Amino acid sequence: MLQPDTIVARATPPGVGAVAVVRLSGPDALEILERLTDDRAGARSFDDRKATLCTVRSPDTSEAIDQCLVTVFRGPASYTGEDVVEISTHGGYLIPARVVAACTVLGARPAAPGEFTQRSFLNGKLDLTQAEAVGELIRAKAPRTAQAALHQLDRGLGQRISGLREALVTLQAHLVQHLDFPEEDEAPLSLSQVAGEARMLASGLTRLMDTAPGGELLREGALTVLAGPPNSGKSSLFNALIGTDRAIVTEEAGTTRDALEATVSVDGFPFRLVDTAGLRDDAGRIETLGIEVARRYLAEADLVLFCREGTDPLKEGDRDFLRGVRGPALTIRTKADLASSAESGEGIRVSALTGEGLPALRAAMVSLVFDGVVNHREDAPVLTSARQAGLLATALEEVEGFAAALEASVPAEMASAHLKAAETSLEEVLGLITSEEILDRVFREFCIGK
Ligand SMILES: Nc1nc2c(ncn2[C@@H]2O[C@H](COP(=O)(O)OP(=O)(O)OP(=O)(O)O)[C@@H](O)[C@H]2O)c(=O)[nH]1
Ligand SMILES: [Mg+2]
Repeated sequence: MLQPDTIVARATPPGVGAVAVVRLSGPDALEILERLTDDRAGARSFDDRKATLCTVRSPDTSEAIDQCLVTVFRGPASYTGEDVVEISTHGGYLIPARVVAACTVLGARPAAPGEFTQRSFLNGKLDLTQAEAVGELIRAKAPRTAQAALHQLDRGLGQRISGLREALVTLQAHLVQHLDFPEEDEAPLSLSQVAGEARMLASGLTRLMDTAPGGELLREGALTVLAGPPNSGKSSLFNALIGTDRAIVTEEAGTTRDALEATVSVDGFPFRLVDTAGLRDDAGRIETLGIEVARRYLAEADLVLFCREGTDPLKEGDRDFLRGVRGPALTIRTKADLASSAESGEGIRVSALTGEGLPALRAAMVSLVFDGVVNHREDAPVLTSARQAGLLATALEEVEGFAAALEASVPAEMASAHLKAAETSLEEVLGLITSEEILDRVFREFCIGK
């Protein structure tokens, strides 16, 4: 492998803030630090993992750029496994950019998205599921999403997959014994026992596969569409659920004409709320376009919040609508604070104005979408990426193919190819086998500086 170069990036997002962090990693990180600072003793005297206050200077003019707190993490005990330097500068637009520029003048290369984490993976600090977890943790918008990512970063998923891989290796060993002892009664396990073991392994893989839909919901948020007649209070409820006035609310029917989307945490779970144009037949041209958009969202929805004003009874058309939606739907009686809003009528009574009924609505949303899909035990591993789910599905298919082949009396040597293929898939999940292309796909979704 080529000797890696030294990379630099700001690790904090651009913008005004108290502090920004510029991160360097690679063989020249310490030397670059030495030349940036006026530390007379030389950078190599920086204590490991101890913040040191020093002035960072322009390598061209020696002009002071900032007073910074510098921390050195000598490899291999660092995030990337290489020598890492973190320079905490004052925040804002100018200073961090100047420090990064100074590092590039001294030979560092601007890092690609996720390149620090990629190096960490390549140096064996993280398996690929852990590297993915870093990205998920940063993107998480709801506590439960973050919790699943953190558990994965803690190798929860990696360990489970390693366990399945070990079972697969044992299974292969049992099969080899068979090939070595062709006499049926000399091998420790009969072929039908080996097939039984394969079925057990398949059910372990299935259990993990079953977490994929929940993982996807946690990652993407449950697509939740507010629908119902014009003026039924959809936008008001949208605003109440996200906690700010984003959607325009008026007493005029047909106010919302375009879909408006926001991701919110509802009792810790992520929901992608979409406010839509009220559905009606006699709408004007722009409103009709909005209604089209609403129908497209409805076709994809994981949950529909169907809003009906207080006393309005559900009409036959409403029932048709509700029967036609893909996922579960909750009927909501809006404007519960109005005197006209009777206790009667089906659905959850909610007032966007007073907040009445919102806790009950939130609880119902979570249980309708996540109950039975996400294990409420917080330490259970969950598949969180399409990459993982695809590879696990292949492994499962191969192990099942193996068991079926043995049961159909296919010669064991031939059947064993299935197990080899399953092993390859599990190794790819962990990143024990990778290609440039896989790594590019995983890491290009990261932010720069991570
Ligand atoms: N008293 C009371 N009024 C409400 C409540 N929710 C909405 N309204 C009023 O009902 C009217 C319509 O509210 P919107 O939230 O714009 O209704 P909408 O369903 O988004 O309407 P369109 O976008 O036109 O389809 C406004 O005048 C709101 O102030 C509520 O909980 N209580
Ligand atoms: Mg509206």
